[in-house]
Amino acid sequence: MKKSRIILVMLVIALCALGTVWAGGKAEQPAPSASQQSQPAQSAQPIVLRLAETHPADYPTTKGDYRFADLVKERSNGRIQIEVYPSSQLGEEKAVIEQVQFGAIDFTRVSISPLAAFSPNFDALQMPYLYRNEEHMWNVLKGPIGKEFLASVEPANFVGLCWYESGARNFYNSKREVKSPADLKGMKIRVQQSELMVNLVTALGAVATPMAFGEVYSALQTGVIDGAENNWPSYYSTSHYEVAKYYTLDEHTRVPEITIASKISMDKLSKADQDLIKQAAWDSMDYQRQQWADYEKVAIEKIKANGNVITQIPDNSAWQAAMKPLYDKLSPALKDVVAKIRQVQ
Ligand code: BDP
Repeated sequence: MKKSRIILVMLVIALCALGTVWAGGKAEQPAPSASQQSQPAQSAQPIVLRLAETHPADYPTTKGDYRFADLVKERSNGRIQIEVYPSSQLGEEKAVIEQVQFGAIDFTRVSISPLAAFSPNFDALQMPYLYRNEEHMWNVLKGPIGKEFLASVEPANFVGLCWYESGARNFYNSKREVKSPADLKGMKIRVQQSELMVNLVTALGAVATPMAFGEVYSALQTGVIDGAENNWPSYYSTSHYEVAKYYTLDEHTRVPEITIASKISMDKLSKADQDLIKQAAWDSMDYQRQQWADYEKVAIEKIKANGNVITQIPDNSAWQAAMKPLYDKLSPALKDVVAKIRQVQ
């Protein structure tokens, strides 16, 4: 090849390369298509919502919250993001429920005990010795009664999303072994901020002291209260078992956990997004139950290894009899609901 032809070929190659770079540069910013112009920009900020949780990150309800958040993110392709705030970072349950009611917090997972102050019919779901066992409770919660209860919070400005497992609640104290209701007499027992729980403890002859969950440890330690009541996982995770070593397996209640949304926050979303959120919460339930079962085993092992005095109640008839006034006090409508719950197989 002649020298002049080689130079010509090189010149053509150089020009082509230049053309590619130029075209490539332009290709990075294509003109928006008609459909893109009419839709919100792809880079639109995700919708970020906040969920308040009282328990720490490794607790089974919090793990359920994270699963719920993951499902929402995944199913919305990252468009909707739920930030979980564990360990009461956004406040104690009663105050958080109020904020959810006013739309300052978008979601919370709480015990239905404090929620009953906002939606009193919830007392029917947390009556003492109501459920035969865990399975009975879940058949109620996943069935028509549970769905009606989720819908019933709307007038209080909430959207009920799903239920989580919370085991059975038992009494514990720092003073003495409790084998019968008579042993509780005169003891100062912390209860949740719930009228029903105050009545329950009073009916057993103890002195009910409503108090926020986060204050119980130091109240036990300083002797402001003698005891409290909760399930194995909470007795363990809060370290209450270290300062109140007598644990009585009376299993007086099974109090379901619930996740609610603020109706104000939900109303800002499209119907499709609301449905996506509802379904994701519902789909997180079985995962949470599994987490619960695993954590409960660990809690029992650790508490036993600590040498706590665990008292079995082979015959709880005296405990059940003491609860009769609570049932008598229920409105006719709630008595009906209780009867329906009992019929569920
Ligand atoms: C725990 C519940 C939590 C309640 C707490 C309590 O998971 O939501 O706040 O009991 O006793 O079992 O306040």
